[in-house]
Amino acid sequence: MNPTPRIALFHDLSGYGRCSLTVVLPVLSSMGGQCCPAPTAYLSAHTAYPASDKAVFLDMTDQMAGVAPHWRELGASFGAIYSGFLGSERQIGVLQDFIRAFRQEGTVVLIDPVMGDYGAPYRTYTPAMCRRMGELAAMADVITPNLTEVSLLLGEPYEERPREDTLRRWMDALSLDGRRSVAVTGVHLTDGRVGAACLDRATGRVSYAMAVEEPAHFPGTGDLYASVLLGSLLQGGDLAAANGRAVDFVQRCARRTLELGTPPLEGVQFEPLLGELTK
Ligand code: PXL
Repeated sequence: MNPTPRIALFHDLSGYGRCSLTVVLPVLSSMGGQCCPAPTAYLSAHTAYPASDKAVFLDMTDQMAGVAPHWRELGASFGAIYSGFLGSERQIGVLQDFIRAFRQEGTVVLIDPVMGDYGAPYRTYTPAMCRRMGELAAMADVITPNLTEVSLLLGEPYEERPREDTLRRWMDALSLDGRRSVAVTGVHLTDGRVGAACLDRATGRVSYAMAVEEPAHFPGTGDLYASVLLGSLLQGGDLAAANGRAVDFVQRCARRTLELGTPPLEGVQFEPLLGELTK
């Protein structure tokens, strides 16, 4: 048995401001995965920083398309395939081909349908990309949308605080008749607490993990959440347990960041707490 699951990672590399690969790699390595990144883009900083004519955005679609043939030649196989922020519409087709080629019995395909936040798409995401993201997400075993992404995937109006019955209806629709598991982030059921709802396709059960809501918003927490969730699933946890661990870890990183007083745009200080994930 290979105790180290190999994970193919399709995310951008943002140089400044913690998100995507600068979060995903340390978290999944700490949780015992062998990380194999195929960067979708290089950005000098994540897109939550104000737009600037000095910002670097290198679309790596051509390089990404060249990865699969080489990995095939090397005989690579993967216990998980995990994607996040994509740099172009064409990357979605590249990724779909990759999943068709490399998915095996037991491979966990986690698609984080990263498209936007606060009810609006990120500025690099076109309507065509958002449509195609739905087609990519249809191939997943697990998806981890926030509420903005739920509305983009389902074509439903954005709601900041949907009620439990609305969430249940959305998760049922997103599960594609129970074929995929769904974890929705940024959920509030009561004031002062925030967390994630999940529908486990293995049991059909919905569960919630809630934690104290910290009074700040941090970019990259969706990446942190989905990475801890995937790491926990690969360690053998079920979806409800993985959801609980991910929500708890994000909350504690947010708390620590507020104590340390660094700018929210830099993301959460997960580094001091990373050791907890190795246990
Ligand atoms: O965390 C999502 C994300 C990933 N990558 C880039 C981003 C964002 C969110 O703003 O800008 C480049």
